[in-house]
Amino acid sequence: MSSSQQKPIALLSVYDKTGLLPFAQSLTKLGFRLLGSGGTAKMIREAGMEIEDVSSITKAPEMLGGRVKTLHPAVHGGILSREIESDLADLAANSIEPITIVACNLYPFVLTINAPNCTIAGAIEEIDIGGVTLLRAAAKNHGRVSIVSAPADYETIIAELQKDGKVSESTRKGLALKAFESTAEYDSAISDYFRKQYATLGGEASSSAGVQRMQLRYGANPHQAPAQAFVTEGELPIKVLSGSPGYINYLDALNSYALVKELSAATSNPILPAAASFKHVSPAGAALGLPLSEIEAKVFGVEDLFAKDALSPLANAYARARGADRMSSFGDFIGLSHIVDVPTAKIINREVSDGVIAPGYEPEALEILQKKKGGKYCVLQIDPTYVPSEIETRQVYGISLQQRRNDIQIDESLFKNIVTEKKELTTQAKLDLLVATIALKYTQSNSVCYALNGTVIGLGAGQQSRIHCTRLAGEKADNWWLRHHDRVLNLPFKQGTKRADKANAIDLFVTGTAFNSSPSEHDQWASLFTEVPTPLTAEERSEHMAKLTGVSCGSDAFFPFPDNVHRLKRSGVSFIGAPGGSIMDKECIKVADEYGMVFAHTGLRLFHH
Ligand code: 93A
Repeated sequence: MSSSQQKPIALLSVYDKTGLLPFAQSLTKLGFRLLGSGGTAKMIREAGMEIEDVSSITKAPEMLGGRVKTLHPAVHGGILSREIESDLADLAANSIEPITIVACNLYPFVLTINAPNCTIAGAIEEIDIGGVTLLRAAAKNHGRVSIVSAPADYETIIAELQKDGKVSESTRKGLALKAFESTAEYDSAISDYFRKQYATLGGEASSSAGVQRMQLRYGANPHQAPAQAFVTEGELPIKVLSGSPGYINYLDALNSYALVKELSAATSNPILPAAASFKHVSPAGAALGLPLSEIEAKVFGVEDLFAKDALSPLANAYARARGADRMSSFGDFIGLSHIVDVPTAKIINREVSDGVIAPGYEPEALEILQKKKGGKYCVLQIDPTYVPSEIETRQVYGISLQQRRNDIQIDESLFKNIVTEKKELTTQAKLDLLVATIALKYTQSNSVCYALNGTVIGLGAGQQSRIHCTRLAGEKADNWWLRHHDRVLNLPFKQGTKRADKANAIDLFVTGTAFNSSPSEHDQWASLFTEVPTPLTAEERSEHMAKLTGVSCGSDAFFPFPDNVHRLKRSGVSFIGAPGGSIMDKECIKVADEYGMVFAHTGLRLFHH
């Protein structure tokens, strides 16, 4: 063996040649034998330093116009060999020498595709194969090899070599991680590019199965283009049967379907269908398909269908979800747990709504929905067997955040740890606590939810303060309950008043806003009636509110102060399911005891963002 062959080998193959010359110079001084791919070797040689071409060990020239430069067993055997007998024997048998340092950075794929007039052929040429292989092989063998994937690291390596004669294990590990990350990022840029070029385009009513990506008109706002929905593997589990879903439609559709699928699955004997009405990625309503009473049918705005016996369990679920807070659910995106039947489609058809997602549609129901909004109504079908991956990732301000999906199972056993004197949860309360808790799991935090008769009746979402949530949800529950008042049920609306106008006028009435508004606003409100209603008196309100009992309430985190429990009482709450864990737990429980409530500590926080 000549003396040059006993030197440690550094293989240099870099597209970005920043800092290359001083690095090569230092390595030479430290006694390294340098090997380089075409352009890298040329630059170093022209600077007057000694470097061999990779071909001197591969005994094969660079070929295919540079497509094959370093892809050779002499290179990768040298990089991947461990200091074990069998590997060393293999190296000796094939006259391969171990490589100690690899410096490599890749062809500028992203820069190329971002350039104007970039063609697919041009992009293809910038897909680095050999460099990725160098990075991955050297990173894999970081037990022995240092992989330098960024010029910024040259100085650190040289400093360590000068000081200790070797690169430390912790530095090698750090370098390996960096290299793995750089190949992962590179690969995802390539797949993203080709997804845009080649993946079947969806998003149109005509699209059918087999779609991996859907082009969206824009993101959260019209100026946020481009936008897309895609899966990195397989096909989207969603088919567009009508309309053209947007970015926020997707957020609502996916969250609402997750909610209803889980809510329905949490029921048994009988299994009940579930519906959710979403707005801005929180439920405006969610409910199980329990039968409606005549009064409920009126409150939820489906008395005509009720009278004709034209409601199904799924229709009941949607009537409840849509009708509980008609102001918030205006223009909703609907999630349904079961195949959509005609009664449900008929309710949807007469409401102002953006779209619906369900596992399927009866043909006649689909026909109704496909005609809504002149064919623009968004109808999505989701594969009910689809299971999202365990880990979910998103980006905020350029930083990727990852977490395990919130796949915790919620069932009745969650409400076993009852901390109040009163211990018994009724069957109804268990169901209502399930509804409230599962709704919270898909509501932007902080959130507090009141439920009754399998229906969310008040939901406070996205408040920074817990008591504000509790109050907001409570006010909604109160308004919902006031809508059951005889005087509201019999408001003398002029014939032909539109559903949305009625809902608005009722809201102005029960909140008292109609009587605190400007003369013109009041007159407009009053013009909807044959006879102008007088406000509900304080006595009428309190007498009616006193009749609201048996309400269940869930909270996505503990109540920090007993003021929350006091507020719950005013909206008829008898059952609470919340995590516990506050230093004020005792005080909260004490207040619950004062009111004779049943309070279950769930130990489960359910923040959702
Ligand atoms: O075309 S390649 O995928 N084939 C190879 O075998 C190969 N080996 C290294 N590209 C290859 N490289 C890349 O060449 C490196 O990743 C680096 O970006 C570039 C350095 O080429 P040169 O030394 O000729 O400037």
